[in-house]
Amino acid sequence: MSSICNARDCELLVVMTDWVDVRSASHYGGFSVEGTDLYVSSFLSGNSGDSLPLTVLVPFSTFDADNDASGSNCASIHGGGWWYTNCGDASPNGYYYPSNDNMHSDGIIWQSWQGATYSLKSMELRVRNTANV
Ligand SMILES: [Ca+2]
Repeated sequence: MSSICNARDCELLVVMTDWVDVRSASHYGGFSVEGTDLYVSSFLSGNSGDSLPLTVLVPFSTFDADNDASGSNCASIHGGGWWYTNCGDASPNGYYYPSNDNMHSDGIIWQSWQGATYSLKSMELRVRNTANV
């Protein structure tokens, strides 16, 4: 991914569904993965709101490599690796629960849409390079 997005010239579209099959999305500009760090320059649009850290390089964290800015281990709390800052917000790599009872902070989370404990039915991250579009 870094080879196609390393000039911060990609867009990121996060598409998600909840458990009543409502579909929503968040669209970002200036997306890149630099080494293993995430960079996103701007939230462009989308009914799901903004759940990513903007304009900062964020190192990737896993449960055994805590690189987040929190005193906690965000990857452990959220059930999977991600570019965490202070936990909360987004966790696309959490556990997949077969239904939602709104009690799973370690599920698939996009906080600015359904909150910090609602594990979503689906989430896709779509990346495209916009330099030559
Ligand atoms: Ca930490």
